[in-house]
Amino acid sequence: MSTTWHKSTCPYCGFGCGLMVGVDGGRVVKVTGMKGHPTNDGRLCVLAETLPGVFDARERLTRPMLRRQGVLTEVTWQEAIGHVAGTLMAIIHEHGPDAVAFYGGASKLTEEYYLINKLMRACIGTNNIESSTRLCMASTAAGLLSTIGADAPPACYADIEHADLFFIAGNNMAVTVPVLFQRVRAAKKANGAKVIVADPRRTDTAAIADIHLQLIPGTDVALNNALAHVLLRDGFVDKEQVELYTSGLCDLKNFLKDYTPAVASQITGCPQQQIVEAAHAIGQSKAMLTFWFQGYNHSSQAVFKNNTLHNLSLLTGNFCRVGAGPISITGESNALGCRFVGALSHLLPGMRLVTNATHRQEVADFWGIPAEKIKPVPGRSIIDIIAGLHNGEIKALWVASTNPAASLPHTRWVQQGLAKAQLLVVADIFHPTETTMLANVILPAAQWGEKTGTFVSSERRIELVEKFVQPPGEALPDYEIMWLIARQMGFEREFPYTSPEDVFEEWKGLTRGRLCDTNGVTYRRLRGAVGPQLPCPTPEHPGTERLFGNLEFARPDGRAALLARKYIPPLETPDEEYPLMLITGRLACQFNTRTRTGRIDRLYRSAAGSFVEVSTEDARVIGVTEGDVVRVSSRRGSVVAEVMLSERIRPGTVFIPCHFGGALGGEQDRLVNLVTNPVYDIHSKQPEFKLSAVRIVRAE
Ligand SMILES: Nc1nc2c(c(=O)[nH]1)N[C@H]1C(S)=C(S)[C@@H](COP(=O)(O)OP(=O)(O)OC[C@H]3O[C@@H](n4cnc5c(=O)[nH]c(N)nc54)[C@H](O)[C@@H]3O)O[C@H]1N2
Ligand SMILES: Nc1nc2c(c(=O)[nH]1)N[C@H]1C(S)=C(S)[C@@H](COP(=O)(O)OP(=O)(O)OC[C@H]3O[C@@H](n4cnc5c(=O)[nH]c(N)nc54)[C@H](O)[C@@H]3O)O[C@H]1N2
Ligand code: SF4
Ligand SMILES: [Mo]
Repeated sequence: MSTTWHKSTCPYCGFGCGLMVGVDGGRVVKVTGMKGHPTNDGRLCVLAETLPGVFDARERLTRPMLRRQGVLTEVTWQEAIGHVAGTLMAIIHEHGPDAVAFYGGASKLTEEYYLINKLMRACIGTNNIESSTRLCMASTAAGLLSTIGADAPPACYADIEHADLFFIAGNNMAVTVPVLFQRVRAAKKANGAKVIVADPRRTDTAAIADIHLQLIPGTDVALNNALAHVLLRDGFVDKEQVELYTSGLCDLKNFLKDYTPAVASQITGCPQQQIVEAAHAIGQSKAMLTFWFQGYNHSSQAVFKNNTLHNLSLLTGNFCRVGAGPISITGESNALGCRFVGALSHLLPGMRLVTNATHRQEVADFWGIPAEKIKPVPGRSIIDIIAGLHNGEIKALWVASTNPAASLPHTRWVQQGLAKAQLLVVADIFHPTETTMLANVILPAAQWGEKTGTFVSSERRIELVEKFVQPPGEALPDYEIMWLIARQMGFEREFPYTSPEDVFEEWKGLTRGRLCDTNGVTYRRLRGAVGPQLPCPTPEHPGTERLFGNLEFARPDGRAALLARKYIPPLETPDEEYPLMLITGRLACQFNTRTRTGRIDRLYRSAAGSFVEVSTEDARVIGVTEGDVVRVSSRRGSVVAEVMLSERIRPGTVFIPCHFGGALGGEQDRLVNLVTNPVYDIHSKQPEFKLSAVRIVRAE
């Protein structure tokens, strides 16, 4: 047989590398980077390279299962769909629409989130739609919305080669977005661009930094405010120019008086001179690109971290120009598409808000329903859904493409909540996962490459990911599962689709005139080609590289807001009982809860077990050394890990990767979220995964 090659887009991180997938005899045999693709030009990282292994992995789900008398039993699709639809209808009838909720992953197709929006908001009448974007990008979204009036990332990857300064904050891109890191490193080499990294650990990313601000975790707002203070104090801000496109300069200036480098040095632990040096580098830069990620978003001050970072770009005119602006890489492959189509409980499709009456009317008119049908208040965030399972207000939860029993904070509380559901439906590609183990209904899903639909990458580029192999057994695409359940619930008229393309064509109508305008795009245009950047309103339109080039922003006054944001310490700080600050994060060879990467031998072996990174100084005080098995405990629970001694982490801080859990290998006590704190940023409702006070003792 001979290999056929199919163009696709990476299903892991949201950078959106173009891939070529080789299929032979119905099997995926090789994945390479697509040459000429503007995102990666042939490059790819180890996650994409090992994708064939996901198709051959053990424990793929091939048949639906129902839990009967406590035992999971294989059933037909008809039985499974009948059971799910019937139970949902009964619960809605008895307890009302807000007793049910949907929670999906941000690698789901835009088409899938469109369908679930229609089912939940228009047909059932609840806004309880959530996605793992709540754990990932909710603060980026809220940060952009408050600063520029729209959750629309303004810059693009082509800026990388034009920048002369990269400010990389709370983002270990060398590990988490390696192809982006290669581009940044190459730009530094070719153009002499400078790199500033803010991270409590000397990561592989920080290794190329000209200035590494190794701050105390959680203190970024104080740092950013001090940088802005120095910019204003030392004459790096052209005030007249800045006042033309921003509001709030005067208030900000007054507010920042107290944030001297000396004060910030006390709070952040960074030397004063280094803060001044970093501010001067920003002031002197002609084109600064900022990247930030979970070191910002996994924090109770996440949105303020975002706002104060944007202040730096606005003050120095580094916005919406070639080589300059904020770029937030999205975590999962379709995180931005999910935000555009309304995959959070406060959103409506087409970058609209539940709380906005005009938006509700527009969407209701489009769907042909009375505007009152769409509730004017946001649904529950995922943490509040779990709380609702605990207090009985939520009876049914439908989970697809995400693994909340491992990825949400304070796992024991989450698992106890999930176990209380009258109906827990989980659609996944594997069983067991931490979440499928708790389900009453398990639905076998087709994965990336076994179904067709669209992704939107972090620079607003829309791409078609097409089916190139058959799903195993009876597995079905999530979109098909959705329309089958919807029809069974009685919504045949609303769900007449026979293909994802039907769904896409309908969804486009809700993007007209919006910053995510997709009306110039068809599957045909996308097929085999590189997709355009949104907005792309007409078939002739080439797509939009950068937004707000005229410095007209989406806020009511047309200006971007310079926001005075006070530093507030993390909700939990070290004390006598729990003297260390735990941060969590990622490794190069594992992805999130590891259901896919943990099943690929090469990746499994390269990072087989969990560890806790401890500074040599702290290790001496605690009395532990390399390889010791310890118990890391917080007020919520504890995990077991092996000590990894390190000179790269700030003393007082320890790090545990977020990938390891119970479903693979039965090591439930390795799951770091047993320890993390379920508190969240009140503005974005994003959990503070990174900052928990812990103590370490040698395990018995
Ligand atoms: N290999 C791999 N790649 C991935 C993923 C994966 O699981 N594996 N997951 C994808 C997803 S969903 C996401 S969201 C991204 C996440 O990508 P990143 O955000 O880059 O990854 P993390 O390791 O979670 O956190 C980044 C850094 O934040 C630092 N940090 C912690 N607390 C603070 C703080 O208070 N301030 C600052 N400034 N820094 C802090 C940590 O030390 C860490 O180095 O990666 C994506 N790419
Ligand atoms: N402590 C700590 N916790 C964290 C983080 C952290 O840094 N620290 N990071 C947070 C972040 S940023 C994120 S994004 C979340 C990620 O958390 P999750 O979304 O829970 O993580 P994944 O492992 O990506 O889960 C994806 C699930 O979907 C399944 N799947 C894959 N493809 C398909 C498909 O096509 N259809 C269906 N139905 N299922 C599919 C996979 O097998 C897997 O079970 O974790 C969060 N949790
Ligand atoms: S950098 Fe991200 S998009 Fe590119 S190959 Fe790696 S995981 Fe995929
Ligand atoms: Mo994420």
